[in-house]
Amino acid sequence: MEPRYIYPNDFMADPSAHVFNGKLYLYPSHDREGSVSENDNGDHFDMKDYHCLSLEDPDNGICVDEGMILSIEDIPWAGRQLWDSDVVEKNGRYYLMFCLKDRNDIFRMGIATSDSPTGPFKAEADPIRGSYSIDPCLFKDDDGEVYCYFGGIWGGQLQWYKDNKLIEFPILPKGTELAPQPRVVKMTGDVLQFDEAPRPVVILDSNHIPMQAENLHHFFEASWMHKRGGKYYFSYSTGDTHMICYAVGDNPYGPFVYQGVLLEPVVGWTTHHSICEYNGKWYLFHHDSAPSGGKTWLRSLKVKSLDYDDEGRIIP
Ligand code: FUB
Repeated sequence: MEPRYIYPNDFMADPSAHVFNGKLYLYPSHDREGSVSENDNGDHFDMKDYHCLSLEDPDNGICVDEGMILSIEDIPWAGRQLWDSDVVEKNGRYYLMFCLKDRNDIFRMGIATSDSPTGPFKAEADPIRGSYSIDPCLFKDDDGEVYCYFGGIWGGQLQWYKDNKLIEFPILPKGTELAPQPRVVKMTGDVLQFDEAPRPVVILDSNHIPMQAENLHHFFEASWMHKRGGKYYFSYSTGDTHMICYAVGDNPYGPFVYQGVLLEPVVGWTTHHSICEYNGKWYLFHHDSAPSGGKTWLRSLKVKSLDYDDEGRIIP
């Protein structure tokens, strides 16, 4: 199935797809025309709320807007820029994790909860303790433990952290230096806090050496985790080389061995995705900026099907 647009009604991006109670939901960022021109800091992504969408048939038809589920006005610690989010269900409750700049212009991550996948969600009073950077992905393993994968460089601020501490000078590796590493952390049983210190996610290249910065398939942002056949599939955006790639491991912490490209560059600077099984088929949800004429801050949602070969390799 060729990629096709699934929500022509509005500009949305960064779709996190999940099946809850047999229904397919998308939790995208809600793009809007702001007043700031495009820059490397990402100030032009000036989003202010989230909507939940549902999609009956990913092969046909378009999404239904289930309504606004959280507004920046209802987040007590909000500064600006409501970027990517994700939702997990645990014990019948739904947890929306989002990234947002606080009043010091530092990206933190917060939780909002609801008893319905379509919200409304109520934000906690404070950000998650020890959280930083952007693009949370919440993954519930078969034993019920919830893990968060996160991080993004440049405007996502990950380069300002080492050993989970803010540093004086940013680290943006080059050449044969170790490529930027996303982070993984187990959440507490109530999914409101980190249960441990976040750990770097090690992505090994095809020679099983930690990936170097000059490798075009390096991590940049947009972590996603899915599990199939007992294997853990970590996928991510390469940012300035504009691909979605994936790597496979044997446990939620990794290491993950690089496997290949899932999505070639699309129209627009950013690329961001999620992968979800629905009614026995696998799908990749993503965005591009073609309908807005290439405005990278006005993106549109798309879907394409994914297949696997007998060894569990993804055939994009
Ligand atoms: O939507 C704002 C940012 O753009 C996301 O957080 C990044 O992953 C990129 O898609």
